Amino acid sequence: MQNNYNITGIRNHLLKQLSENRYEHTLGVEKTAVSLAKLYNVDIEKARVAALLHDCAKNLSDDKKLELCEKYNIEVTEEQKKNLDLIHAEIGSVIAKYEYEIDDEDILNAITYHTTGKPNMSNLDKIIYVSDYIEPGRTKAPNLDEIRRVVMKDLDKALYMILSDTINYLKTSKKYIVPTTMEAYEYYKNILDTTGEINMEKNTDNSMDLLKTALKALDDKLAEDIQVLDIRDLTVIADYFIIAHGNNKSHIKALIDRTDEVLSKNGYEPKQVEGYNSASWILLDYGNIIIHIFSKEDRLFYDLERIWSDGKKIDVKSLIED
Ligand code: DGI
Ligand code: FE
Ligand code: FE
Repeated sequence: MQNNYNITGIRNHLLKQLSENRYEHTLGVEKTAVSLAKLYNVDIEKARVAALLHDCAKNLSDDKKLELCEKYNIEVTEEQKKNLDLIHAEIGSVIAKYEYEIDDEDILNAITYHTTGKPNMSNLDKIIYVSDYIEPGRTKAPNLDEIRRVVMKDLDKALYMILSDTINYLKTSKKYIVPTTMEAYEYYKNILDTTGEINMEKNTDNSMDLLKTALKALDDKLAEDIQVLDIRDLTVIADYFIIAHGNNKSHIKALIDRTDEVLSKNGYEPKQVEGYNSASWILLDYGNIIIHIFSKEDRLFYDLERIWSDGKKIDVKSLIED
């Protein structure tokens, strides 16, 4: 599963290719895409690389863009000739391939379709498209708060909201609409119209036992500000989130190790562990229950408690003492 991308090398190269603002935007997209990849179980390193490189062609001159289209046989339509920014995504994808030597088709596709979207996108495509729109540096688009909230629960819906707002904006400002943008919009509109409520029967029998066991382990190791959110009515992702933070990387790892060990002794194995090496947001996924252990800084940044504020807060102390 481990890909070996030279992330520092990519960042340094981008620093030379992008304006200061574009570089800042790129780091915002990276951070957002990585967090969404964790949430939606998408390869984190692919998301990181696609996010870093998505706008790598953005600051090239028109001449350079045309030269690269010629060199790599990218067809330029009449409409694109009038506005070469429309083609920065496709050019970005060939630069990623030939200059950054990225040969992963999933990454290259996500870069290619980050401006227009397309029908039937992969989760990685969606994450890059959405992250580009909602990264923290973006402030001007309408409905940003709502889209940022929705994306944590329903990626397709967030994607659709962005496509819809984009089409609206293009129509009202009488701009040319790329056929792929329209096709993407129609496709996801259809999907959301036809999917009714998803009603999955969830097995909550062992949830309380698992919750108490995990909370005691975290409390033993002095986890900071432990919170439990009941999100059963809000999402199919899980029934409960446990959220806490540690004081430093080794404390965070100790919290995870201890919880994993105690739960394992009780017969609970995580389906997934994410972020262990970076130790700034580690996630233990037990299906019904997802445990998020953050650094203090990342806890504030991602602010899951605000995003999931419609969930019910559970009294942690009584569960620990039970
Ligand atoms: O490169 P970024 O600015 O980070 O973001 P982007 O690659 O998503 O480009 C955003 C712009 O692209 C935004 O102003 C909307 C525009 N866009 C997306 N689809 C179309 C489009 N512009 C036109 N004219 N036609 C489209 O179909
Ligand atoms: Fe872009
Ligand atoms: Fe962008």
